[in-house]
Amino acid sequence: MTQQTGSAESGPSSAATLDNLLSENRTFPPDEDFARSANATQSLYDEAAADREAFWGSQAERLHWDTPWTQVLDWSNAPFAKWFVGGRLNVAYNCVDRHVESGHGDQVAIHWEGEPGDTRTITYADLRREVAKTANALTSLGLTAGDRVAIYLPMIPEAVFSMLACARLGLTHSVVFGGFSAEALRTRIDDAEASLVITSDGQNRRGKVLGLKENVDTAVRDAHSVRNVLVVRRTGKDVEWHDGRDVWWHDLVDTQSEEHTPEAFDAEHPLFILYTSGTTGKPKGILHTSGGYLTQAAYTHHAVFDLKPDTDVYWCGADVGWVTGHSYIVYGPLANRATSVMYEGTPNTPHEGRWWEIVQRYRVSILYTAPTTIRTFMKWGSDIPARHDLSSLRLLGSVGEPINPEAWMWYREHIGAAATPVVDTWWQTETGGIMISPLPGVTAAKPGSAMGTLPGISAKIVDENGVEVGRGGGGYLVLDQPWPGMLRGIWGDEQRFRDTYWSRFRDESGPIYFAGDGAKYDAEGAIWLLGRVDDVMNVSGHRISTTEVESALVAHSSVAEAAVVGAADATTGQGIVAFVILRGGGESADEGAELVKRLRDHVAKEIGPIAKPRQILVVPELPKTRSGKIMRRLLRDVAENRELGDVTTLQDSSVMDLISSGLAKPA
Ligand code: 6R9
Repeated sequence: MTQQTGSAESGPSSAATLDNLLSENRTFPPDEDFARSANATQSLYDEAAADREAFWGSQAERLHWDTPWTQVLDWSNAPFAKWFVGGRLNVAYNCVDRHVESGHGDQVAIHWEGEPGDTRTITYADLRREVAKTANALTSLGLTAGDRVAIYLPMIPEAVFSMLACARLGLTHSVVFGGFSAEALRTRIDDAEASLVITSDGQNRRGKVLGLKENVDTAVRDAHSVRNVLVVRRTGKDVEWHDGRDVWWHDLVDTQSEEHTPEAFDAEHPLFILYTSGTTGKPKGILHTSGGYLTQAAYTHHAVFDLKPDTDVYWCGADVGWVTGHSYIVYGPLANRATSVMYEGTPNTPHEGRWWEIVQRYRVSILYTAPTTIRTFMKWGSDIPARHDLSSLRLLGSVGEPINPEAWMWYREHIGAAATPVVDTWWQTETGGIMISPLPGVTAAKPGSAMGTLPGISAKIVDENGVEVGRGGGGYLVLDQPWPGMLRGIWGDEQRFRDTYWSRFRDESGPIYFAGDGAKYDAEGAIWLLGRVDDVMNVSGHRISTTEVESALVAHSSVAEAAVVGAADATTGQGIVAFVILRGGGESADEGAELVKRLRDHVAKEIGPIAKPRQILVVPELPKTRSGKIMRRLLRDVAENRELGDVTTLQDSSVMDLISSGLAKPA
């Protein structure tokens, strides 16, 4: 499918000036040509509205079931759900073997590209062989269904082989970000009592080789559950070796048989645990199971990304250590027989056009990434993507945090040739798959809004008392009906599961899920996510979202990126403190008091004087987790002159030094 240019729908439907960023008035209706061949149709909404469970039952038909289920949903023991009761399936068979059996063995599953420029092309037949060998290797280490395996790998194909081999054997994987510290790894291994860790000798990052195995050595010293460490040779870096415990991947896996018969598991068999990051205290091990999770991953990937398996090339730029990598690099795309791109490295290695080079080389047609990455590209300048042929792109997606209208518009214009649909997808580790998003070809999109729930999903915005707010109103986002990809618990902590998600709100039929996000309906009923509830500031009794102020700042031509926190203030309760990165070139000459004044006035004009930041600090970088979320907690520490809290989940812990030293400069 080609891109639509010059159609009546391709421009903003009303003047581009904004009165208020969260009553954004630009609307992009579905493009007619796109709609004609879109996977999603209005009938999806109608079917789901008529009978939600029957709708999910028909979505589950996307999968191969060895034993059909007898009941779609058992919610009698809420909040513990059972989906597709009695059904049995093998998740890896669904993601790999069945595509080979249906004659698509030669189709590329993964175009993998390493940071140094090495590449690997993996067809579905190759993937079947690699997963079978890996499964045989794990069996030879004595692992049996139900055991936990920690996967601590960079973005290399072995990460996918390992996850699928676990799924094939009914082992529960716990993928831990390659950027996490030895300590973070140890707590996760301990909590899940993993008996195997899969890692590599090192990882490529920004042109350097960083250690990985040494973190495992440190972590495993005190983690008594671990019997073996399986090590992929990726970088050739020297590693310490523990005979009897450590095993090289190439010794063990490469010598295994390529045949392996998958066994069917119950729909509720645990598939993976994924720990949520970025908060203090013990991480939460979010538990997902098999049939419902895979149904939602496959359905949402089909409907939201409009995947056409025979022609599309799909690229999700996340890391497999994040839930987005689980659902939209591994399980959803593979269940749908996608041809995907997988990239090991950072976007500016060896130069800032690396992503666009990859899009051009593989003719990527669907791209899914995070607002923070988009804003980074904005900062580097639109001339960089402009140098590449991006005409293959026909759909763009965003995930991870609220996308400010400026970034949304830039993404569509400079990456999507001012023509592609942009889908802003809201969901969480806990939800397993996308929950709120426009459906391309069906739903109109507004820059910055995730619009509405997907067919089959039910959400509401409620006030403190659990009463739904009206149009124009704001409050807490809740999910008032169970969904197939929902978390089934927090590993080993039933009480925390109930307390965190299910105890705050209930309706006549029982507990409802509290997402922890603030949101509001606009005048037309579209949903705008406002960030975590703890990111909502209270200034002189006015509730102001950090996102709202960030959006206003980023809309100013001098600002590339902004992070806003509420800092304790004796007079106003909280005062707004903004950290801004200026755009390269341009206005840097008047950096300083004059610019800060203009930015404060700009925010006052965009939102109102109440939202005027008390302080604006110009900084060179912002602290982010590996999944690209700004760690406002650390910025609050800076804003309130406190010693920094835990920095172990930061992607790059040196940024806090940069920020602190930058603050010495007048801003
Ligand atoms: C998939 C993922 C979940 C939290 C979530 C919310 C924020 C994610 C968003 C979004 C606004 C979007 N979030 N997508 N906020 N618009 N499109 O990110 O999972 O890492 O668990 O984070 O991320 O605050 O509650 P996870």
